[in-house]
Amino acid sequence: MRIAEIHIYRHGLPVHNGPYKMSHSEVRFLSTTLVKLVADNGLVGWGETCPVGPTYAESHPAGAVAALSEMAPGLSGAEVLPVPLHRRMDGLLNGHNYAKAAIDIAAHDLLGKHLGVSVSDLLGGAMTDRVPSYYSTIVGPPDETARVAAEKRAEGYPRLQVKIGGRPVEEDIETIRKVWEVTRGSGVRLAVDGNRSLTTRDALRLSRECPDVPFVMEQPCNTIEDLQKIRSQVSHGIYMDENGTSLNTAITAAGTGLVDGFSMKVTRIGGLHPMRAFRDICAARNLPHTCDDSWGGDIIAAACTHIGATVAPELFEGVWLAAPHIEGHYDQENGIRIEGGHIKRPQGPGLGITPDEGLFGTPVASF
Ligand code: 0XW
Ligand code: MG
Repeated sequence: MRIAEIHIYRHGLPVHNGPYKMSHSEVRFLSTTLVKLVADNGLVGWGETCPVGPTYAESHPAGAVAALSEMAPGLSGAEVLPVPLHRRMDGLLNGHNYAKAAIDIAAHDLLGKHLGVSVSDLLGGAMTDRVPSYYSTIVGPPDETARVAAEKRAEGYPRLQVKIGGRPVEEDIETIRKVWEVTRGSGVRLAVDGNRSLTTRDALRLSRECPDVPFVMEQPCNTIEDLQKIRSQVSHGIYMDENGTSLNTAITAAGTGLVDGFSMKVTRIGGLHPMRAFRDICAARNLPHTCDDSWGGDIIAAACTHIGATVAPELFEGVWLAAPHIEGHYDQENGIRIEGGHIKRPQGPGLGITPDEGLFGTPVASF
């Protein structure tokens, strides 16, 4: 099965009940990029990549379209198999993992449909049909964050991520303590995500003033050097998120003992094929991790859920979805939903969803 046509679409995703506020940014409207691959046998596969604004990662929707348009002519006639496809993409464009990921996801969708198996089976096999999710609060007043945390705990989320940063560290510490008041004893696991914003001084203080609260510190500071600096001085586990820009970085972080786990994004690492290798490296080093993306609709949500379903349950920190912040679905019937803090693994071949492509209008580019 070979690639016959590539179509690229852009689609607007207003942030429902927004803004979504992180330490460095507030986002109200996001632009997602969709890829439709048509194979020479007529089968169709879908991929998606959606940066959460211009300052979260080194990615941009216009950059995704440019990178995909650069590669697309050279992908015509390529075999729809992950290994040769990634070699071909790397020969056409250096880097730009987040754009390559959209092709990679569409190829997995196509391959699954061709073979009559789900993407999770292609990735080694699902461990569960009820995939745990986690809820991420936004940076907000301590009492409001604690209220949301209590609500999400009651809904059945097994894990919460508390966003902090971009304000006095005292307010972050107060937020963590208030969230702990409403989650203590519930079994809900906690991550505190600084989204790169803390100085090492404030990261150390935050850890020292909450010695009794069992959270992991997710990407507290901006650089790998900052993480190295605080590593031996904090008693809390450290997870890498934004700094994990490739399989190579993740291998070094895991191999040098820099981190205790990861929050990993499927598009940042380049798609499901490298994500599968990442999953196996984490399993070999007994490192917990999430399987997320930064934003996006049902296509990226299905991709994250399929890879998430294949992770060893004891190491799995959940799939984060943008679904609670998006109105509507690409696939009304089988769109990916969170119920009781968990996601039903999509059934059917490939990603298991069929987007209503009428929603996306005319392609911005076709090859
Ligand atoms: C919570 N997320 C998965 C959603 C936003 O993209 C940020 C991200 C994170 O963990 O940093
Ligand atoms: Mg994070």
